[in-house]
Amino acid sequence: AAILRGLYDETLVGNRPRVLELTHEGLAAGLTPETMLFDALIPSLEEVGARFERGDFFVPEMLVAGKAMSGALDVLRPLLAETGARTVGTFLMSTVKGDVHDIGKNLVNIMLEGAGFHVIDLGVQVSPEKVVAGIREHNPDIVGFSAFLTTTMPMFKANINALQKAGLRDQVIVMVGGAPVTQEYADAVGADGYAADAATAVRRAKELLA
Ligand code: B1M
Repeated sequence: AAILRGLYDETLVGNRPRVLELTHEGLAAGLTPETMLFDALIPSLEEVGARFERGDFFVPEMLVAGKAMSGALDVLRPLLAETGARTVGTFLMSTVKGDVHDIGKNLVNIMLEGAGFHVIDLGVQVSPEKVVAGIREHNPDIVGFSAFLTTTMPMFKANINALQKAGLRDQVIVMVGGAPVTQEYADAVGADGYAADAATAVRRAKELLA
């Protein structure tokens, strides 16, 4: 419990070296990666967001907290992805143009990999043109878009329009997600699937492929 509390507190203040240390200490003490993620790291970033909304935190605080979380995620990634399951499908993932948030996307990727998906990550601020090129190159089963700002969510529609224009829309399943996204919004832009979190994203991706 002290380690989880420490992970929460040190992520909140963006102490990346200490978060890294505590992540290793947690593993050594037998804590699962899932426990550290869902009971400490993610709640801490939620609190960071809440403080930002209240005006108690500013962008620099958000940035260092994000970096602390990413450091922990790097350590946990191989453990979460360790399943040896055969490839169930190829997933092309990106954060939409104009949006730099990537922690949530990376977490979805890790869980997808853990479930046996082959994940190709195009990164952040990805233009519709790059997505179209990515589909042509990798021939994915599912194309996933993350958006974390109300101002970048409209890029889902722009991407789907670009796929239609390129004649690719019928070849791929489109999934969308990210903090401000809802099922209603996903339906409105014509996506095939939506999920609120990484675990649900994996379940939904498997359902859509079945
Ligand atoms: Co920003 N930011 N940020 N930020 N940031 C949010 C998203 C915000 C909600 C904070 C707040 O006000 N409460 C707010 C958006 C408000 C809105 O539009 N509704 C916000 C803002 C306003 C901004 C800026 C505009 C601030 C500014 O400059 N004034 C700016 C925008 C920059 C840009 O993109 N152009 C900005 C910048 C940043 C940092 C760079 C400082 C940093 C990003 C670091 C990084 O990602 N490398 C940052 C951070 C850290 C946050 C918060 C605090 C944490 C995000 C996070 O990693 N959460 C965030 C507040 C919050 O979320 N509570 C916030 C943890 C992560 C595991 O959850 O990202 O929701 P999440 O991902 C989930 C689900 O969404 C889902 O699964 C994931 C895992 O469970 N999911 C999918 C994600 N993608 C999916 C795809 C799927 C399915 C599910 O299918 C394909």
